[in-house]
Amino acid sequence: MKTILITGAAGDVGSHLRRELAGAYALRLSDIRPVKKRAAGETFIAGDVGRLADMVRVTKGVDAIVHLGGFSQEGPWDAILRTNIVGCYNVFEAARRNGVKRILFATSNHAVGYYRRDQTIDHRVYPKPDSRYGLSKVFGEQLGSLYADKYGMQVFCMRIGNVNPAPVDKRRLSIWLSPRDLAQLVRIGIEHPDIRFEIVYGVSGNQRSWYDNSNAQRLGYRPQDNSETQAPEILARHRDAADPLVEVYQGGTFVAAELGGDPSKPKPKTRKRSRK
Ligand code: 15L
Repeated sequence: MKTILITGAAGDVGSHLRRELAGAYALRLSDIRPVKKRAAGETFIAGDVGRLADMVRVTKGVDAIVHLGGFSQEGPWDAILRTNIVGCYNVFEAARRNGVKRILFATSNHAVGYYRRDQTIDHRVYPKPDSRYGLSKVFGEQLGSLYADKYGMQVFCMRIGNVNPAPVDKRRLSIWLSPRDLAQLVRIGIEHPDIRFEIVYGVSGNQRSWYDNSNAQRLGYRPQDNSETQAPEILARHRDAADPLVEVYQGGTFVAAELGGDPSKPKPKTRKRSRK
C-alpha cells in the first residue's frame, strides 16, 4: 500500500480527504496543529511548512505528497510569504532531497480570480491572481513547473474551487467541489502514470462552471456531483453584493477587497506631449 503524506491535514479540506481516502492508502498526516482523532491507517508527524528541516523530516519515505498546508485565505504579506511561498518551496525542496517524485499541489481558483464570470477558462490561460493569497498559489504552480522540468518530478496542480459537502452560495455553485470528487481527482494525481506537470480545476461537474476542465477529463476525471440540484434554493435566497465587481469576477470578494481602481474600466489614455 502506498504511503501518502497530507500536509495541512488538520484543515477542512484535509479532514474531508482523510475520510474519503481511508483504506486506500496509508496516510501520514502533518500539520502545525495536532490532529487528535486519528483513524486506523493514519499516523501523525507535527511540522511547520515554514521550516525546511521539518519538511525534510516529514516527507521522508512517502510515495506522494498532497500539499494542502499553508494559509487558505487572503492574509497579511508576512504570513502569506512564510507559509505559502517559503512553505511551498520547503515542501518541494524537501521532496526533492528525499527522492519523493510526486506532488499534488492544492492551488486555488484565486490564482485566476481576475477572469470574468462570463468567460470560460481552461488550464492554459495565463494566471490572473486576485489577492496575495492567489499570487502565492501562482508561485506554487510555477515552482511545480520548475521542479517537474528540472528535477523530473510529477506535479499535479489542482485549482480547487470550494470543498464542502454542499455548495453554500451562488458563486460556489460554479466552483463547488464535493468531497468524493476531490478524492477522485486526488487519486488520479497519485496514480496516473503519465503525469509530468498538469494543471486541472478542482471542481465537481457543475452545470454553471466557469472552467473548461478538459485536462482533468483527459486524465480520466469523471465527477459524480453537480451543484445544480442545490441551485433553486441558493438562488432564491441570493442577494447581489453591494459592490458590483464581486458579481462580475470569478474571485468574488477577493477581487473587491483592498481595491485601488476599477478593473472593469479601461485605463485612461496618457496624453502625448506636444513637441515645440
Ligand atoms: C479558496 O482558495 C479558499 O481556500 C477557500 O477557503 C475558499 O475561500 C475558496 O477559495 C473560495 O473561493 O470559495
